[in-house]
Amino acid sequence: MVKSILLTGFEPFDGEAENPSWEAVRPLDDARIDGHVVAARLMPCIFGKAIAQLEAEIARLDPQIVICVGQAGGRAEISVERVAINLDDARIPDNAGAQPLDEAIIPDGPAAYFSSLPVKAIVRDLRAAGIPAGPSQTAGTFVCNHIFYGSCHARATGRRKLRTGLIHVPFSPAQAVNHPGAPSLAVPIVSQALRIAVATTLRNEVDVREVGGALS
Ligand code: PCA
Repeated sequence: MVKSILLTGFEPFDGEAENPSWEAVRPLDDARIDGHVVAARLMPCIFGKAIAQLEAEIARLDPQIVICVGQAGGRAEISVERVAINLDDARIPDNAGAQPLDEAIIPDGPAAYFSSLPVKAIVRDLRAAGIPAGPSQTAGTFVCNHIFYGSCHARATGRRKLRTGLIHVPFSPAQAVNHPGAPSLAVPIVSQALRIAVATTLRNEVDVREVGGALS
């Protein structure tokens, strides 16, 4: 069975018992979306290793679309990220204890890449389905931005047909219990949102095209 859509979620980090990104991605393994089959893969919340593992899965599956999904505790809606920046600057240590500060991800890489997902169309379709969503102009400088940049770099350096992007998701309700006042979104709704994001990507062009050659 050819799996042409790669969805990744992350392992728990920062003392959490679960990561809603993986809880939402996991049930989509083998799901069929408009005739395409999904591969769901768990990624380590570890600088370096996350990109290496993603690259290995891309090499194995040769997918058409890669959507990395991560937890953004405190955000109130599904955030479709627009831009990955070439910077690791960790507020907390990753799951291997590393805390890079002000370091380039790829020393000779461009400063940034735009997502090659149709960001605005995804937001539109999520809202039409009754799911709170918005575009986001920063994926932060921790492991999510790191893997996002890595996926964009893979596209820029050879896999031109690959569409890649990152979607940040709020805490699950179970996590929000321990963060009084923090917004949350039920995991099945996040899974539904990811299905919509894939379907929308299959049907829509990239919304930011080449800018100076480096930013797409
Ligand atoms: N969220 C973190 C890394 C792993 C995850 O789920 C982030 O936003 O960078």
